[in-house]
Amino acid sequence: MAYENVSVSKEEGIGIVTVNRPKALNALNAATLRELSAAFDEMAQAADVRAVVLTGGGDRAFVAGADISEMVGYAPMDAELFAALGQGVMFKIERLPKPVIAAVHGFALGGGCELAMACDIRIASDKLRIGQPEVKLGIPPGFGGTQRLARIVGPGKAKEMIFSGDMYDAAEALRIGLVDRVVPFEKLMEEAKKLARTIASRGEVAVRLSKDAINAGMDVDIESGCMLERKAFGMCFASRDRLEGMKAFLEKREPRFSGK
Ligand code: CO8
Repeated sequence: MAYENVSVSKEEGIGIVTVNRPKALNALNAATLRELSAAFDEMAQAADVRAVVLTGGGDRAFVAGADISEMVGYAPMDAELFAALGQGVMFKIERLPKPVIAAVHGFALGGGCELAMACDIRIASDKLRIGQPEVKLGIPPGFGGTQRLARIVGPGKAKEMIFSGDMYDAAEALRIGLVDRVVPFEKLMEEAKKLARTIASRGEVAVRLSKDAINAGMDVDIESGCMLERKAFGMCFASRDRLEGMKAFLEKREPRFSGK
């Protein structure tokens, strides 16, 4: 697919997806959401991509939210369909059979915060301004923010953030666990790619099954979650990689994983 608002590249076993509408602070209109969906399909299918970094183009924003100029004219059914499109993209990223690291910088607001939360790991720049400002526009979050934010930071903090619509800085986002690491802006992509390369060098099947078990476990009781873990653990013993990983350890050498 030819992209206009998204760019996709690959290097050393990792994929990089960039939302590229810097003039609109990378706001997500319907066309951009459809391109993001296609870009992640491409990432899922690319055999040479084992981890993905998602970021925003330019130096001002990761994503400043859903595109307000597009939403302003929506009728209720348009709005519901737009929310469904956005939620679908978030689920696609969350369920991608490869880890996705968000390299978050500048404004990550509304749909931008929601996009970051759909990723597995969030590395932020020290200049981050993150929040869910939808209530300032008279709307609630619509791309999964009411659900994922509460799961990540707890219901009290999620309610504070969503009800106030306030923006938070990198230090506060780190303190509440909304981002996992903070680095200077100049080092953001380097750090995100470094982590992606580390993950790409590990047993691919084991990483994928771990992602599935963690994600599925978030929505079930611990007994059921541990049952999913046991099944994933057992299944992994059918992979060549687990034999290679264990043999390499015993032979005191680096493993050569095949992803099989
Ligand atoms: N949508 C459309 N355009 C935007 C957006 C946006 N979300 N954010 C910024 N822009 C545009 C501005 O209009 C401006 O364009 P232009 O130069 O043509 O006037 C350009 O980007 C630069 O922005 P500013 O001039 O405003 O830059 P400032 O530095 O003054 O301010 C801010 C930066 C604080 C980020 C400010 O732009 C802002 O408040 N943006 C809106 C943030 C926001 O409210 N985001 C949430 C949107 S709602 C949402 O995400 C809901 C998701 C679910 C929807 C599903 C329901 C249907």
